[in-house]
Amino acid sequence: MSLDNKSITARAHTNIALVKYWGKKDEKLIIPNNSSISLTLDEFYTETTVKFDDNLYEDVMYLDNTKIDNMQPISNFMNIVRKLSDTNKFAKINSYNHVPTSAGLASSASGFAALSAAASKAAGLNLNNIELSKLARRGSGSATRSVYGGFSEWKHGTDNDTSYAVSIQDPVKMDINMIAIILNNQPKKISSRKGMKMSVNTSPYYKAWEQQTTRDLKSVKNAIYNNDFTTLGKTAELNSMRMHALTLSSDPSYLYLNKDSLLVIDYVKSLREKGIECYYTMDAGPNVKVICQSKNIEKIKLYLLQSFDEENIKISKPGGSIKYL
Ligand code: 2P0
Repeated sequence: MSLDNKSITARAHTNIALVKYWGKKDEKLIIPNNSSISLTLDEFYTETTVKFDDNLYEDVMYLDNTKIDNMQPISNFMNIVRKLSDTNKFAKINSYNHVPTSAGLASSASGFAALSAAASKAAGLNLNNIELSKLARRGSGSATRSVYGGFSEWKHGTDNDTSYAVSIQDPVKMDINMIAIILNNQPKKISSRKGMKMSVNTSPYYKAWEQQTTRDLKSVKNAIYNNDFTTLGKTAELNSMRMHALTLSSDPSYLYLNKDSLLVIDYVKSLREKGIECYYTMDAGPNVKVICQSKNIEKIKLYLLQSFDEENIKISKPGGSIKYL
């Protein structure tokens, strides 16, 4: 295909799973064992510009103005884009992360979603949302859901053509916010990829996780349709702890939470005892996200300020879908 080497910029927001993805049945194609549901957030996003260039002999990428040394994951991904668009050109990629990188706030979700949109369009493709979702999935599982705003569901499927995300609701009708408490913005020791593989291979509870997640998925989806904040929050909190139970029950056992994560969990429980409804969820890192309604944001924030700095408390509303800038 002949390209006119246009520079294309796309923005994608990160998402936080309410029903988590944890484990693959196909590692190469990134086909998950279970379906998952997430909320896209407005506060955290990635903006990525892609331009194919006849003079390049390999892909080049800058993340926050720093050149990426290990280009293998990105080049593998760009090879998929080249194959889809029938081009053999390489690209210059510039990406800016408005997400603490690799700290359990899913920068890979917004990163690969933005790259999918920018790279596919720069390569002359005009993909629809499902095709974009499938492409994003090849970079990172959670990116599959970041194509959409609001609530989305990644349907696990069985192969490359059937594993993609769909929108459940955008714009979101429920009054829902997430307060992210940034406890650590250092890259994690055990990547999600490695962690989930260990859980699949060694946790004796993995089968139970798959069965329970099917139930959690139904419960959260009904809660979204019924505007039932309480059921959504309770189920998301339980589902998150069930995921972390898989890390604890792996061989060797490992843990993403730290003592500050446990402190936030205690805070959330005390807030609930005082009648302030809120729930917690955590991903593959120590940061905790508190799920709450607008009327309680300031009360929860005041409570958290007893132990955490204001700059580490980020309040987010539901975010939008991928946009070209
Ligand atoms: C999720 N996480 O559903 C789950 C919950 C973290 C905990 O998806 O191997 O970076 O690239 O598909 O998507 C983080 O894992 O892993 C993740 P890969 P990914 O959001």
